[in-house]
Amino acid sequence: MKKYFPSSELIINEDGSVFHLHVKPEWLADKVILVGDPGRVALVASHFENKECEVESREFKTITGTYKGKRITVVSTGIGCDNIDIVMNELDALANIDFVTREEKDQFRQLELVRIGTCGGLQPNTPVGTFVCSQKSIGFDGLLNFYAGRNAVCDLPFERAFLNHMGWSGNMCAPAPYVIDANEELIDRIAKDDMVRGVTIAAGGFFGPQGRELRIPLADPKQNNKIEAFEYKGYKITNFEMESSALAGLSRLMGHKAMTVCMVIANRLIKEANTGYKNTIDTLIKTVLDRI
Ligand code: R1P
Ligand code: URA
Repeated sequence: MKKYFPSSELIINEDGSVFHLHVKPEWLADKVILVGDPGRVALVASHFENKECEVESREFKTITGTYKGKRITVVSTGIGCDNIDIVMNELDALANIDFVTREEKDQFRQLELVRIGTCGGLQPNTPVGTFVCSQKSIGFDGLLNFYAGRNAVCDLPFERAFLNHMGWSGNMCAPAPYVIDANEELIDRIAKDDMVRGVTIAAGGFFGPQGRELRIPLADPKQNNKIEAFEYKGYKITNFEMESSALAGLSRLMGHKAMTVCMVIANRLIKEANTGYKNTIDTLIKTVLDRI
């Protein structure tokens, strides 16, 4: 029996597009670039030779076009793993569910997803301007805990080592951080040997969860010192951003290939930031477009 998805579970708009993204199935390419900022979609698409569709709803802006003969869809996710849950489930539905019969398709279609983002660097080898590719992500967000199979795809010994090192219990580890690998083949092809490979914390916020203290004190004032000092089997934590864990986790569970590469715009160790990063991120965008 094929799985059937009623209209309450998979919401399809009257024009046949998927609920939040407003994208129709025929508009989705196999190669997908995800960016946080909707403004970055136009920057990616400015390199396309042609555009076949452009649609926008809330923070989700989508353009499909061609780059050097490759059909590519670029989608903005906005900020946070909650949005990645929406984007990944809707992209997977566009690829693998028949929108007429509302049944799973017979043939699985695999997507290749690369997130191009910005991040905060945590180590001496991640100064402002570095491109850091997330080999592993530590999810502070808890999203993956709601899906069956979470333990089968996560690195449980790494999770335990991290929690022991942080000395967190009770509220500080609820939901428990999950550790998940990006797709290795995609990392080898896109990061090659000119990007830093690291471990990324996908935080559930930009301030407290990333150890930024403005007026309200942090629950663990030593959080970032401990994170910077953590080492497990040669891995050190390199950067903070806010989406890579859910992207890697949901892609693994769904059978897609995914990775995240971010440009460092703030180095937390030396307390330095750069807000004028448009040109440097365009270099990263062109590199990813050439290698995807
Ligand atoms: C925070 O400023 C945002 O920037 C980073 C974080 O992950 C978060 O989404 O990525 P983007 O530049 O892709 O949005
Ligand atoms: N994005 C983040 O999530 N953190 C930073 O420090 C910079 C960009």
